[in-house]
Amino acid sequence: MTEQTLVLIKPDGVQRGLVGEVIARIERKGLTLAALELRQVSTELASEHYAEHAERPFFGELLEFITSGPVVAMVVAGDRAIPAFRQLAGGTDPVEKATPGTIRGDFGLQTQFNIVHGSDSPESAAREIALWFPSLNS
Ligand code: RTP
Ligand code: MG
Repeated sequence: MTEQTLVLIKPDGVQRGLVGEVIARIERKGLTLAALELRQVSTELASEHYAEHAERPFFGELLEFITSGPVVAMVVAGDRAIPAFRQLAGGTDPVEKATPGTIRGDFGLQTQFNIVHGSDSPESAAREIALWFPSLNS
C-alpha cells in the first residue's frame, strides 16, 4: 500500500555531511521524495514534533539538539514507506539496536545523535506531515 512518512535528517546528519548518503539510500530502496526542505527548527515545532516524549528525562536535551542546527525535512512516499524507512534507519540506539547496513548502524555512536527520524506509525506520519508540511495535500 502506498503511504507517506515524515523523515528528518537531524542536525548531526546535516553537520556531518550525510544528507546525500541518506537520500541515496532512500532512493535506492525504491522510495520517492514528495517534499524536501532544509529548515532551522524552532523550539515550538520541536516540542510539538516530540510531544510524546515531553515527560521523559531527555526531553530538554532532545529539544536543544534538534534546534541546534538546520535539519532536512522530507516527505517520503512509496509502498509501506513507514516501516521501510524505519528499516533503513535501524534501531534507536545506533550501537545496541541498529545493525550494520542501516543508517544509524553505519554512522552513529550515541542514541542522542542518531542522524535520522522516521514516523513510527500511520497516525504519527499523518500528524507529523501536517505539522511539518501544512500546505501539502496528502
Ligand atoms: P525518532 O523518533 O527520532 O525517529 O527516534 P526513535 O523513534 O527511534 O526513538 P524515540 O523513542 O521516538 O526517541 C526519540 C529520540 O529521542 C532521543 N533519545 N534520547 N538519551 C536517551 O536515552 C534518548 N532516548 C531517545 C533520540 O534522538 C531518539 O531518536
Ligand atoms: Mg520516535
